[in-house]
Amino acid sequence: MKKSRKLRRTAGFAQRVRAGDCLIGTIVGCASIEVIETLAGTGLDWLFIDGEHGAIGLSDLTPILQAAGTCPCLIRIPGQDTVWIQRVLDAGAAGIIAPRVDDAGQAAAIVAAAKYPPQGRRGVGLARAHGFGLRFRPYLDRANTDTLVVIQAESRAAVENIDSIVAVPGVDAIFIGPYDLSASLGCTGEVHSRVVKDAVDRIMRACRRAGKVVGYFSGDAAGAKRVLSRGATLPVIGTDSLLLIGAVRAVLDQFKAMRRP
Ligand code: 3PY
Ligand code: MG
Repeated sequence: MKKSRKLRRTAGFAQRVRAGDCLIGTIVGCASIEVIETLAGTGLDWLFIDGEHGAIGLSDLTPILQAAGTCPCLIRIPGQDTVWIQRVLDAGAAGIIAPRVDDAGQAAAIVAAAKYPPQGRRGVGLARAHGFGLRFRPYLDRANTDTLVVIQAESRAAVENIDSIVAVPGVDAIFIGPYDLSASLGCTGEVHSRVVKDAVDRIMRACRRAGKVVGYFSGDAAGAKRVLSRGATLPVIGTDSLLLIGAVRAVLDQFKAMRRP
């Protein structure tokens, strides 16, 4: 009973994302399997494993996914490297997050690398995702359906091209990166500025028209309120290090308050 509930948690993840269930994740930038195992058990719906900015390399993927267990992991690849796409999916990730996608051509190339023929050009190998051979056929049969392709819109060009990006078949969700977006729009780090909000709204309107899921990163829960009220369903709140810093500071503040006369 317990096992089948656990299995459903990963098996239905892509379908739940596409159906618009609100699923909360956090960014994991460290390759510590202890931290990942802990985060996976906290009740978060999924983990955003950061291969773009974090300290995570290709050889960390298998232990990370083993530590995450039944908690689905979407792995952000560095750039749009097709080798990473192949390796991440072969290692058994629930899907990929591709950063800095500026136009429909780049989005289409990412989808192609992530999907087996006839939908794409993903190479056929034998790896952890296929149970090293134990689940080869069942994995091939389900992979294109169960694998999520998330495209990051985080530049002026992406905003300008957003209607054609969301129209690319196989793109499941658009993940807005407000920090890179702010940099591209000339106000680095000012993620709550009018110009960034307007760009975010434009992306969200295009996603709504195309029926695409929207993800958004915020350093804290309050920062995601605006996009959640406008229909984002894939929020990512904080990072492993920000959560740790926040928890330690809260304890220190409590401690200082207790010691005050
Ligand atoms: C950004 O804000 O640029 C991001 O990519 C967050 O994930
Ligand atoms: Mg970014």
